[in-house]
Amino acid sequence: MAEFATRLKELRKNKKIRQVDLAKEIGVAQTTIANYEQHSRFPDEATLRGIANFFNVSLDYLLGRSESNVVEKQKDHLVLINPAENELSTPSREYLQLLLDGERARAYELVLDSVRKGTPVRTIYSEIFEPSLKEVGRLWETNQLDIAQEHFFSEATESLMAQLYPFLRRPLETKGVFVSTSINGEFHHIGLKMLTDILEEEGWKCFYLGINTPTLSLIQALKQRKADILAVSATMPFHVDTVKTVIHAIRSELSNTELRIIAGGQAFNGSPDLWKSIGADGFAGDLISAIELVKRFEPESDEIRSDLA
Ligand code: B12
Repeated sequence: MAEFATRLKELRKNKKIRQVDLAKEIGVAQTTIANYEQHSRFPDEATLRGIANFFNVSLDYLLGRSESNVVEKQKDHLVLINPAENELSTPSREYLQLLLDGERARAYELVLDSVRKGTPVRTIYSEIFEPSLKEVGRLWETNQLDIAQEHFFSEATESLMAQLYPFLRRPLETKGVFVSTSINGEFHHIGLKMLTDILEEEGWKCFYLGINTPTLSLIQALKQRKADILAVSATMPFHVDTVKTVIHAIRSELSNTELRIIAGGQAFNGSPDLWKSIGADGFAGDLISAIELVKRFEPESDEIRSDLA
């Protein structure tokens, strides 16, 4: 994040453009640019790309991951974090509005009522929670929400997820063991939690370790649980190097196992091949493709682990 702030300021000064003019060019407030340059805020993916395009540098250069400022040929693969920014579905908008109005009980009732009537939990996750969380991020980024409102929204959503747990539909057969963690230093973990819950429905025995698990304990847990898959999540681009270091440490300790390591989270969304360069076996950018990815790594059916059922 510090590297981004320095690069941004340097690029702006070199181009002899004022904060206010840059702000107009990329569609944010002047104070937002000032916050970026003082390391107190970090842009979302679309804004990052807008800045990189404006200065005609690569994303990696802007983030301090490369010394070359040549633009990558990756624009075709651009993954928008929230393509439907202002087009939330009705239930998602309603849920968002209720929580922004402080109507937590009504927001919960909206969701619980829908689940009781048969809406699958994964639909609630991908059609209500994920878009509304991303909209909250956008509103925060554009100074339309303050940090307390954002915290209230995400805390309330996380608590509601816990209430949805009993509604997950688990098959009888167990496909394998799935361990998941957000990388050290990363505070974002709702997305990975969603994925882990849904994989229970897909028949995986899941162990979600939350944030900040020391690498040695993580390795211990992988051995103890006889994990088939480890999922590592990172949202902030400056955590990608840590993911790489942890993957390398795990590989050298567990070289004689079939463990697959998959990566995901917004830190990987904008650079299609980043996951390969950190030594992961796979990557997925959203809930549905993550489920598909995990299916590819299922142990062969004749190897299905009877000790887990
Ligand atoms: C809630 C939130 C927080 C909460 C997190 C609470 C929690 N318990 O997780 C708190 C308040 C802690 C927080 C802190 C910060 N945040 Co924040 N936060 C958000 C917010 C609003 C929602 C995150 C979320 O849950 N999204 C919904 C989930 C479902 O989406 P997801 O994470 O992408 O997960 C999906 C996929 O990526 C995938 N996936 C995820 N993990 C994995 C792993 C594997 C293996 C696979 C296969 C798939 C996969 O599956 C999920 C389901 O589809 C986002 C806005 C946004 N656009 O997301 C900002 C956002 C991510 N935060 C942002 C920032 C800048 C910060 C801070 C730096 C702010 C600050 N100045 O302190 C800190 C970072 C601290 C840190 N060290 O990590 C920026 C990041 C910008 C960027 N370019 O990356 C965002 C985008 C806000 C913005 N600017 O619009 N934040």
